[in-house]
Amino acid sequence: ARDFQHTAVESKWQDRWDDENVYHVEDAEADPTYVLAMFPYTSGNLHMGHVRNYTITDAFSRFRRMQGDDVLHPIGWDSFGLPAENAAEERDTNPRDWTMDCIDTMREGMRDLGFGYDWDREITTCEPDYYRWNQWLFRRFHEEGLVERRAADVNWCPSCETVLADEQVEGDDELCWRCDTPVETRELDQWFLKTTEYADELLDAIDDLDGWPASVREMQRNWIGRQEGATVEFDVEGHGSVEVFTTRLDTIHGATFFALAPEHPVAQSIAEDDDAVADYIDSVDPDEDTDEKTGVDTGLTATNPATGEEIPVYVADFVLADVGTGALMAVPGHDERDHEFAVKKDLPIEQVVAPADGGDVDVSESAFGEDGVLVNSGEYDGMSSAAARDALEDDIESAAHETNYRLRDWGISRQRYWGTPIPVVYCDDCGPVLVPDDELPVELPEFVNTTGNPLDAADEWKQATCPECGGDARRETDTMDTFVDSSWYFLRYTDPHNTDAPFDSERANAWMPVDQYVGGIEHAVMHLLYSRFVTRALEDMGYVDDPEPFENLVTQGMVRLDGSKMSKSKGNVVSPERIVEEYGADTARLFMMSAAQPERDFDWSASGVESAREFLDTVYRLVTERPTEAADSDPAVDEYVAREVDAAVATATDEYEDLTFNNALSEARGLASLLVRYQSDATPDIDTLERGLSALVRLLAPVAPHVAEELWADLGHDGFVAEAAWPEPERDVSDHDLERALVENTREDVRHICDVADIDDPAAVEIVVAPEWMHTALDLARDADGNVMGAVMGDEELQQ
Ligand code: ANZ
Ligand code: ZN
Repeated sequence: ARDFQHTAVESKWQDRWDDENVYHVEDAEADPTYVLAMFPYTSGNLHMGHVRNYTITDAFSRFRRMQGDDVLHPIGWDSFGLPAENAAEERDTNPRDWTMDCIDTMREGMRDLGFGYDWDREITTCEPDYYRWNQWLFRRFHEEGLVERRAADVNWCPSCETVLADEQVEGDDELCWRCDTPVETRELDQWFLKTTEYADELLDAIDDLDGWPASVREMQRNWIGRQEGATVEFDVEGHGSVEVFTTRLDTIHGATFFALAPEHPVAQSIAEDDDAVADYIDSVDPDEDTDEKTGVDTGLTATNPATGEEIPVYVADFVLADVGTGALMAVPGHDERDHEFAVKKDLPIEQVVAPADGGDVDVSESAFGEDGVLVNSGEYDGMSSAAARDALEDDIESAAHETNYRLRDWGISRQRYWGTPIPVVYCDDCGPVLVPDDELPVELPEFVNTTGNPLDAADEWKQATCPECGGDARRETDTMDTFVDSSWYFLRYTDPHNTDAPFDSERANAWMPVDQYVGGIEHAVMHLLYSRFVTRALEDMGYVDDPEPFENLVTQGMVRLDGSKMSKSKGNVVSPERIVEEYGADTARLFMMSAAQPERDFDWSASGVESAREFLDTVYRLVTERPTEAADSDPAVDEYVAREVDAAVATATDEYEDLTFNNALSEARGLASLLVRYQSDATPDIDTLERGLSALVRLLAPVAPHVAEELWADLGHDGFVAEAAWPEPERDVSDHDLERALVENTREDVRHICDVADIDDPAAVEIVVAPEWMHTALDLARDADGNVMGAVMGDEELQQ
């Protein structure tokens, strides 16, 4: 039997929080803390991933609020995008109605989970009062020269009938991220935001993002992909100089053939007089990804500028048109791809770099790809690869240092309805003209169900007047990538009702940067990089002070079911609503936060849920059935308990600060069982007990806020526990410092013992401490995985 009726308790407190507007915050004043979860895509229902993500930020924001900070913890809806259109099609409705229904359902779900959001700041990206500022942003970026229109090959999903960003094309098979259809290539006029202008800045600043996981920083570095190299020209017989890009100019003496991408203009021009080359180019399907490298000998030669040697020219499919210059010098001795092709075509393979350590390699077997010492390279022999690159860059006339990037400009045009209309009209006389600020927003017309882009079918809407000449013009029918919406929404939350600007700079600066951002690792590149880019551009324009939007980032792990990800497509979903109904929101939240620290994956477990609920029942009984009449207690026991309460509070506070809720909660569990024993095995001192209970309830409040409110009231408090002060250890500060000092010494001691004894296995170490430090020492002796290193023992003689 349960000790409390969770449904009644939870809805009671949810109503009271609402009535008193507990989570509303005005402007940032005292210690502003901005806690943000990546806002949800409006897909229909909350899933366990949402529950985990939002519980993390909710618990942390409650913790900081109780510590007296002004806390901004907002929520909104990422509500434009393809899935709404697809759903509308399937369900015979329209994207707006479907989206609004989803929002209502999800809002209700969040309320049931007890998340403390400032609902006055709710934002919905598909509303004109939000997306008009995307259009405003487009204009500002245009003024700064950060917008460009150009014809470009785009990824085209034939099923979604839309252009996809590179990031939306998945895997080696190049499948659409939404529908898994193989992606094709098309050339269209597109609007681009020039992210590449910020490539260096974005890359260099990653070094300072020390509140971010190393993995995400590395993914961003790779995505930007800065590469130092050189361009150099080879003279191709009958076609003049052709430039190549190489990161290994030091290997140029080993260039034994030259290769052009099929799309390269020189390849095309060779094909005009050479049927075999023309046939080969026709036979290559750039969309088809074959592991097998193919190519054709043009019969022409190119002159190696370092050696003067004539080497054969191939047209080959492993040379990519959009990488470097679309042509390469092939060095099969030192590049794996070139090696494979050389073996296939029986081309010479030469070694020009030897391992620096004097070791032997056989380049006829496989390419030696590392830097080393030059051999077979004339006057450069004996030089290190790095020195040779510099020397060759100086010596070869056509060579020039070049920095290359993997990062491309951000193509934002989408040929779909459910997005922000790009604020442009096309005039026969003036060409593309931006819609002026005072005519924004350009609102979406009513949805019409057609195959293709509904905006193309909106004939009346399409007609416009040219802002420049007043003549007839036609509206841009493309809408913006929804990643534009999410690239600045965190700024809008700071001033969500502003009708004159996307946000007021002073307000934004008061809250920004986001102190703690939490979301999925799937956003490591796109969303997080676009947000950094937009924030940097806004900083350069003077709209915000801080160039980086997110100071600390946590990417939460997955909630799995028996080791596999919970997902609709796998049909292994545990629905949050059912758990909330059966056990209560507090139980769901407590289970999730206890199971693992935020970054880790964990398995859903019915017994874990059950045990979380049992713990709440225990605490409920402990508080509501506490003795209230004074009796004679044992001062030594009381002192011991008081000390343990302090220790639990101090440790749990640190753990909350680190977002290691699982550890904070095991502290709370330890405290609860101590208080259970104190009540049942001893005659407790009423004050000590109440102090313990009051600390316990507050330690639980961030994670189990409803039952904590109920018990806080039972302990005789008037206000909300959500607004109560965070507990603090009762000792004076010096005592606390002493504790800290001992804590650190103990940690040092463990390390020291390991060092001196050269013990590989710290588990073999004995740690002997005074009994009162047992608890602390046990915690300290844990390694990164939470295992206790060594044996921890208490020794009476060490007692102080
Ligand atoms: C000569 C060389 C020698 C290279 C060597 C590498 C190693 P990675 O290697 O991925 O960092 N490259 C240049 N243009 C290309 C194109 N259009 N398509 C395919 N590959 C191209 O990228 C840099 C290298 O990719 C360049 O350096 C070039 O091969 C090749 F031991 O030049 B290298
Ligand atoms: Zn005009």
